[in-house]
Amino acid sequence: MADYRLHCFYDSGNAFKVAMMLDLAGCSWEAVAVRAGDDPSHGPDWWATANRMGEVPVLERNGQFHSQSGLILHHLAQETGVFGARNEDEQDEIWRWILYDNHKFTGNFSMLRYLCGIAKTGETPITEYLRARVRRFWAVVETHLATHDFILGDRPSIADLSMAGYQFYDEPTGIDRAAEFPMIEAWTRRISDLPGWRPPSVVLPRV
Ligand SMILES: N[C@@H](CCC(=O)N[C@@H](CS)C(=O)NCC(=O)O)C(=O)O
Repeated sequence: MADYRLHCFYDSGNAFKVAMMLDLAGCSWEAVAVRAGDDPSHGPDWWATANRMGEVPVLERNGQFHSQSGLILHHLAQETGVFGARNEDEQDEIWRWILYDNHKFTGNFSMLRYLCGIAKTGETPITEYLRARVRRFWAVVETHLATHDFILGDRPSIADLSMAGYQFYDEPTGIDRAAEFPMIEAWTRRISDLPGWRPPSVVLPRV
């Protein structure tokens, strides 16, 4: 039996953040397919115990359930001794970027991707609004990466894994990452070049 069970589904880049960490840290883990919301394999009692917020990812270890990808990454960094902070300044910097990621960098892009690439709503005022916001928030990261190989500087951390979670899906969103954000494009390649990295299509189950 694997040490960790990641309750997840393919389209969830938030789940992929945790999957990347488990792979890159060399953990023994398995994916358990779950849909958020109504899912016969994971009923209301399971959600009440595992994550009353009803969100994926949920990481299970020794019968304990953990949610919120940023917090899961933090705990995994402490347990494995990799991709974490080396001092308090780094810890602050990691959390600053993870919070920015959840609220802005991933938060807006994941909705744009969902509407354009999965729900396929066509162009609407909402997709235009989200795309403008994504471009603004990605520009912040583009500028940072112009002088840093990774978010902390010269080595990858859980901040990179959080922020990169949605960069490995290729549904059309109206943003040409390679042309518009070459620093983010190169950073994404640096992450997928890390030993042990596997793509979401290989590690996350489709439900
Ligand atoms: N901040 C949370 C976000 C989790 C999240 O939004 N998960 C999505 C899947 S990617 C979900 O479960 N959504 C269910 C819903 O919105 O009803 C995290 O980083 O874990």
